[in-house]
Amino acid sequence: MQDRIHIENAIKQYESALDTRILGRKFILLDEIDSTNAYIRRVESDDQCEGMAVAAMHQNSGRGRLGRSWLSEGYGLYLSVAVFLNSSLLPGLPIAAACAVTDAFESLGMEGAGIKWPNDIIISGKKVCGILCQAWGRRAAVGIGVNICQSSEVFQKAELPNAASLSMLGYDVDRWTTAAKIVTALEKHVGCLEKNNFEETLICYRTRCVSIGREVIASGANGEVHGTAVDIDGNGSLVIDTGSEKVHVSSGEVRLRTPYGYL
Ligand code: BT5
Repeated sequence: MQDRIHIENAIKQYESALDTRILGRKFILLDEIDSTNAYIRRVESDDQCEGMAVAAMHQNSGRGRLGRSWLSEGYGLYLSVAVFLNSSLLPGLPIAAACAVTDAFESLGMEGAGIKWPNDIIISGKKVCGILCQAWGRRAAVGIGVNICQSSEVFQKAELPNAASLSMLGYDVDRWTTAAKIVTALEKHVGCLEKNNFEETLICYRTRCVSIGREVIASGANGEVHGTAVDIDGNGSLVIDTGSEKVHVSSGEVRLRTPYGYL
């Protein structure tokens, strides 16, 4: 009974902050799941899946990029949105998602959120949100994990010194309102992508990208690229100036040089 009231209140909170035409109007809130992205993949029919948002109070097998895991302990937001897109537009989706999260944060009064390419959301040098976009044909899951209110001990225990929750940084936000604001902003940026109006989203991304202007090391299937990150190109790739050429990196890991080494 208690749990049902809890879930009903959460859904009300979400619905009152949502302002979309399609995305997230179908909202599924679960107590526990392996991974909300995996849930989107398993939905049988495309008709049922299109635009769906699914969130869980807990994930027991949260995923990051490149086979990594996402710590899903405690009071965090674990959210996936099903977006149906032409495959040629898929490279733009992580860019749209990162802009959606930073727009939502801004609308909730959180200033200074930066994007570390491709889509870590950083506040005061700490990772507060990660994004995992996965696609199966036209069906894509935009998976968003936001650390809302975990204590620093959770991250210490997990040996994640660069992670923090919004509450640790002094921001007290409701997770379902945050979810609705992110989905609302995502619909806007995905709309730009679909209408060939992606420059607006790219400008938003470039303005917030903390990787640009920094010395970086990109590691991928073809080895390492060392240089200065100078731009994000029209496909969302990071442009790295090595001194002798400009290399466009579309995937993999990029570390930024800091006074303490590469992070
Ligand atoms: C990400 O991957 O940052 C994408 C995370 C996406 C999570 C969401 S939650 C809802 C949906 N369902 C899923 O199963 N996934 C999505 P990546 O860039 O590979 O970063 C992963 C790395 O971030 C890990 O190897 C850790 O170093 C670090 N990390 C893990 N959990 C973290 C957390 N809660 N906060 C900050 N950093 C974390």
